Amino acid sequence: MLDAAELSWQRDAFRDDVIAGLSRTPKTLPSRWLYDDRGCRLFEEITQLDEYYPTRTETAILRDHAAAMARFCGAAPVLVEYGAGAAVKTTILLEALRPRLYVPVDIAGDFLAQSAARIARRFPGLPIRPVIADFTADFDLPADLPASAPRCGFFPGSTIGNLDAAETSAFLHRMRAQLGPGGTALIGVDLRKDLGTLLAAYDDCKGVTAAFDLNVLTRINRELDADFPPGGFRHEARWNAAESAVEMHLVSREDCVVTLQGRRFAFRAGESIHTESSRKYDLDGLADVAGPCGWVVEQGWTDSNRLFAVAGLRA
Ligand code: AVJ
Repeated sequence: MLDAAELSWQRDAFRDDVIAGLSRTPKTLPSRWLYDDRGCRLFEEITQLDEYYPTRTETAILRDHAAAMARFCGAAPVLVEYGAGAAVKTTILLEALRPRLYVPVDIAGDFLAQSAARIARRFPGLPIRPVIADFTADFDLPADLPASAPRCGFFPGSTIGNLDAAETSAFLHRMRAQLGPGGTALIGVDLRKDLGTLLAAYDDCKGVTAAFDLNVLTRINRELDADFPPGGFRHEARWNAAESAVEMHLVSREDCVVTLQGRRFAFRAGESIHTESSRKYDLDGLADVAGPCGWVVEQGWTDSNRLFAVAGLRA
């Protein structure tokens, strides 16, 4: 459970982000607020959709190449996972890597504890050191990790695609500092591909992604006492070529004014709130970003359709 202090801190951060984002032109919201309880359940549902290929494709790549990844990372490494809870993927990697220590890092303390407990049941004898931290901000690993073991970072799910350019560089720099010389990293990246496939993955025919996106307005109405009209907005997936990213937008159907905590926000018909960017890479592009941060992209394990890749980086 979240304690009262964490809840009120979250509420304030949510309010500040929503007010700042809706005051901007164009309007925007940080994607992390999509993931309340209902948002997390809807995202789980997304990962099972026919159109949403990333989750099952990455899982298959891990299954097919786990042994090679283990050789790449070296014997008995310390495994640091950025973002905990990729249950199936983490299990596949732990089975192959046989790390001497597993360090899952996540900002959601209760969720982190649950997933660490699940991994502990599945791998009795594996030491686990959960770290509660926002991995998009500065944080330190525990000072007393085994010094001699090679360190391997695991960043699955194409979560790196949600970071903007500055956040991506900051993340790769920090991970390089944390994993040190001799460190390796396994990073899941969604690959650039035809727009039909990309856009369908973010606008499925059952409307689950639309419900996931629109849920943030329901959350704003509920938690911040706002009055977004039900049905007043529609979900749209757009390709931003300059950013090489699929963007999710909530588009206003009519001119309207929304009231939120005594403030009024006007929308013109067709105006949108940008709620998420999901950047698509190729391995050369990843190398260009990672190189200046101290990483060499040595490996790219992919599926036969080249939909997704797990990149192997070496410090
Ligand atoms: C979990 C953030 C990587 O960007 O593909 C899925 C989230 N958004 N459908 C992604 C998401 C809409 C997903 N990430």
